[in-house]
Amino acid sequence: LQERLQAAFDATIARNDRIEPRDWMPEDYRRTLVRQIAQHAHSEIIGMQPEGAWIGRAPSLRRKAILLAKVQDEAGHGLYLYSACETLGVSRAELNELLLSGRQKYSSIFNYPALSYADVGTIGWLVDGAAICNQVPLCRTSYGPYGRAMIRICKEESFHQRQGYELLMTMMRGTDAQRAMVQESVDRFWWPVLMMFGPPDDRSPNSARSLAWGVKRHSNDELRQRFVDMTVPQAEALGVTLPDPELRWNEERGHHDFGEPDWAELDAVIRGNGPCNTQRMAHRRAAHEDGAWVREAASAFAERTDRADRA
Ligand code: FAQ
Repeated sequence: LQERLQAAFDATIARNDRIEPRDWMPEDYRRTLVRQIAQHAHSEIIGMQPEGAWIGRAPSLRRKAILLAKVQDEAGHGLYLYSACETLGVSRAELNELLLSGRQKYSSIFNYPALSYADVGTIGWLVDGAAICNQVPLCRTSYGPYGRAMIRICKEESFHQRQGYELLMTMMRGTDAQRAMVQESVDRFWWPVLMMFGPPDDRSPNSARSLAWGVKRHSNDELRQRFVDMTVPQAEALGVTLPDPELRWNEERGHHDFGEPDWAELDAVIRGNGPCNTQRMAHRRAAHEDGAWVREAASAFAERTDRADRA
C-alpha cells in the first residue's frame, strides 16, 4: 500500500498537479511545508513591526491611511498563511509556540530597523519587491492551499510595492535633504534585501528536495538574479544609486553581474544576532501576552454558543 501511495504522490508531482490536504504525502514533504509556510506566516506577523512603528509618525493623513492599510494587509497575510499551515495538521497555538521559543524562524530582513520615513518607502519598494519575486512562482507550488494563498497575497504585495515606490518618487521630487534620506535608506537596505532570497545555492541544504517536490520552483540564486535585473531600471528611474560597485550589465549573460552579499552577516542574523532580533521577539511575546484576554474571551464565547447549540 505504501508503495502505491508514494507512486500516486510522485505521479501528481510529475504532472505538476496540486497535492491537497486529504491526499497522502510523505512525512518529509509535510514537514518541509510546515517549516516554510510557518516561517512565511511568522515573517508577515513580525514584518508588521518595522513599518508599524511609523504609523503614529506618518507625515500626513493620506500617508497614515496608506501605511495603516498596508500593515493590516500583512496581518491578513499572516493569518491566511497560518490557516494554510493548519491544513497540514498543526495548530496555530503550536506554531506560535515554535516562533516564541525560537525553534522556527522568520525572515532575516525584519531584524533591521526602520530609522527614517524613507524606510517605509524602501521597505515597500525593495522588501515587497523581493517578496513578490520570490512569491509569484510560489503561486504554482505543489501544495494546493499554499499556492492559492499566494495568489491573493501577491496581488496585495504588488500594491505594497507600488505604494513604496510612489512614496520614494515623491521624496525624490522634494528637497536635497529628502533625496539624501532616500539614498541613505536604500544604502542600508540593499544588501539585507538580497539576503532575503536565502543562502547561495551551493549552501542551501533544503533547495534540492524542495525543487524536486515542486515546493520551490526556482533556486535562491535564480530568484536573486531576477530581482536584481528587475530592480536596476527602477533605481535608475528613481534616481538612486544601488550601493554595489560591481553592479553592471553583462551582455554575454543577458543579466546584471553583482557583488557577493556578506553571508556571514546573514548567518549571524538567522542565529539571532541581527540588530533587532531581541527587540522583535520581545515585542511579539508582549503582544501575545497582552492578547491573552482576547483569546480567553473568544474561547469562552465559543464554548457558550456551542453549549447553547447543543441544548
Ligand atoms: N531569513 O536551505 P535554504 C514577507 C534559512 S517576505 C531567515 O535555502 P529554503 C512580506 C532557511 O529557513 C519574507 N532564514 O532554505 C512582507 C533554512 O533554515 P531551516 C518571507 C532564512 O527554505 C514584506 C536555512 O536558512 N517570505 O514577509 C533565510 O529552501 C514587507 C537554509 O536555507 C518567505 O518566507 C532568510 N532570509 O529557502 C511582510 C517566502 N533564508 O528552515 C512585511 C517563502 C534562508 O532549515 C513587510 N520561503 N533561511 O531551519 C522561501 O521561499 C524559502 O523558505 C527561502 C529559503 C527562499 C526563504
